Amino acid sequence: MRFKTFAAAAALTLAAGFAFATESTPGAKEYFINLKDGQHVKSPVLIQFGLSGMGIAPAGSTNPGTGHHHLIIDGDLPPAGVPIPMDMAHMHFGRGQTEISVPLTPGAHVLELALADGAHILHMPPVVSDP
Ligand SMILES: [Cu+2]
Repeated sequence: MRFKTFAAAAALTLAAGFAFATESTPGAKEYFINLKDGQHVKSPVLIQFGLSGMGIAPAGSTNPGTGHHHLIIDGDLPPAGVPIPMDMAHMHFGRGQTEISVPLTPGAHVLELALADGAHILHMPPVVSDP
């Protein structure tokens, strides 16, 4: 009897932990529409964000199956459950924008797109582009 009580408590804790991450739609993809890996570009660079399998909604929205784009330039993705930082390396498009023209310094840069929910947290599993 004592074992059963412990197992129930553990299951509840596990469920609560997953409640913080918004589920993504299976097969959803985030990608660059107009850029290829290794492409040479001129600054400022127009970057178009592609998304399939899910929808765009502004920051703050809790609609299932939606999120807003983030462009990460020479930065890292945050770990699961942590909001994407708001700094020079992490741009948020919380009004639902799907492109931007950004100035880039000469040299190599790593760009990555990430969809996140209304609270700026990556979905589970994450919907991110290839860097
Ligand atoms: Cu955001």
